Amino acid sequence: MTPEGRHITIAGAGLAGALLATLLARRGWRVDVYERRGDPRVQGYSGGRSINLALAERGLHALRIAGTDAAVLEKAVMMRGRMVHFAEGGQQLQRYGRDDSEVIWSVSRAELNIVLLDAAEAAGARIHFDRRLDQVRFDAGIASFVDDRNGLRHEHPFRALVGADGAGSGLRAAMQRYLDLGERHEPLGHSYKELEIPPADDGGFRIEPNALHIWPRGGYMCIALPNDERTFTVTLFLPNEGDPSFATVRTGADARALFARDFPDALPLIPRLEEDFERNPVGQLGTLYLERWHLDGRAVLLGDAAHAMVPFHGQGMNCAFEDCVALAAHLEREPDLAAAFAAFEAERKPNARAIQAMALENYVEMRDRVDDPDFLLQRQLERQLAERHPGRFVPRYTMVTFRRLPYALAFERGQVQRGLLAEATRGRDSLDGLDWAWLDAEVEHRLPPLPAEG
Ligand code: FAD
Ligand code: 8R5
Repeated sequence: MTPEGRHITIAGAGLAGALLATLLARRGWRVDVYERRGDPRVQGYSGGRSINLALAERGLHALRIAGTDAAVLEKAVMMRGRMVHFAEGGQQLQRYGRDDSEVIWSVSRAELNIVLLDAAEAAGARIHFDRRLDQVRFDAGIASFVDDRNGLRHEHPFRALVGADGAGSGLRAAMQRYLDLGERHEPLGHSYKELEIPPADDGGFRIEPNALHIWPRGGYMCIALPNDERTFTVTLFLPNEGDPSFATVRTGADARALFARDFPDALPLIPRLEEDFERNPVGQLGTLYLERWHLDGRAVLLGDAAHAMVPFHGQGMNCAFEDCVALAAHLEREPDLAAAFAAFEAERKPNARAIQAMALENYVEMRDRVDDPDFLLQRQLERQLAERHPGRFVPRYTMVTFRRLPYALAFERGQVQRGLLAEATRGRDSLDGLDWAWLDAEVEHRLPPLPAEG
């Protein structure tokens, strides 16, 4: 491809759009990014609330490639494990990994986005704010953007469009008019509400900072992630119907009554519970499946625009970042855009499907199983098998969170491992008298050594 051919237009300067712009601009591409909202570095991040995300190895690796890992980790809070708050009172830290080399990081979405926007511009990408992608004439190669502040329309020619414009993607809607993408949306039937734990009177954290807190309650739960300004963002997940649900818990007073009954240790930590509950919107959750992610060589989708998922594995951003690295590599390798987009889709679609499925499963684990004795016994056996067979038996959470092997492989091996754990612990309440020789042989038989990661 000629140098003039290496031009790409990205819709969305959120997490994936800003990272992809950095990766491509650094490799000499001419990159234009159009973002619906204003520049968060000028007018503050819209929303205003401090929202944090869990960054894991896949996302961190992508940031390393973009040279932005150090700037992001500087303001991140380490989370070593789940702090489970039991219904009966009391709490327990369940470590995610072997030691502090296997941890996840709580990062502020606003700060992360700003680091990535700065990196994209430093690499030479041009970012155009207040430009919402609205319509696309694919035949003419013209994209039309609206400035929502004044309703004015701006048209720009493009060679190829990348949709990094999130779950409500405007590019996806525009592509759908030219080609049936086979879109299917599955609502979860549960939604969420964000609340805040402010700093303690002495300015420190009110609860253990280096953990992801979980209050599992069977059909629903609360979680809390630390922010570096010593607050926690609490997220209450409830079904949409039934009791309790967002149909029955409607006012601040209802929320207080729910917390008094089910989350009594959390209640005194959230002084503005009523205000938070009534002011913040209910967030919707669901999974988006597409049969096709690209329109020949003219447009391709990635991140939430291609495969929005439920949040329970904390992998939406991590997966979106992995998409960016993969797309940049395919574009570098393959000069024909249609072939590059097709190869990208072929590589990533099965992996997106796998993490979407694992994210759905992790909701049940988080809300219902982390305080269950059968589950804890299986976890104990899992740890021992992982120690006995380090190259073969790797807990699924570890494969997803601390390794970079394909999600689809993690999913497949996870199913084999889960079968083995269930078989070995069936009818038991301890590991005493387990037939280790049989187990070791089964591991070697069912789980070939994992491939090394590049
Ligand atoms: P986004 O980050 O949503 O970016 C899309 C961008 O496109 C936005 O800037 C938007 O303004 C812009 N845009 C939208 N429409 C248009 C348009 N028509 N034209 C131009 N621009 C447009 N993931 C994790 O890995 N770990 C977590 O702990 C985690 N926690 C989360 C917590 C919350 C509250 C939420 C909502 C999500 C969380 N996620 C988490 C998921 C993660 O945020 C997403 O998967 C990730 O942001 C996807 O990146 P993206 O770039 O595809 O989309
Ligand atoms: N996203 C997360 C995990 C897994 C934790 C574990 C779970 C909030 C809307 Cl629900 C959730 C995880 O298995 O112990 N890691 O990171 C992030 C999560 O929720 C985020 C904060 C969220 C969308 C609201």
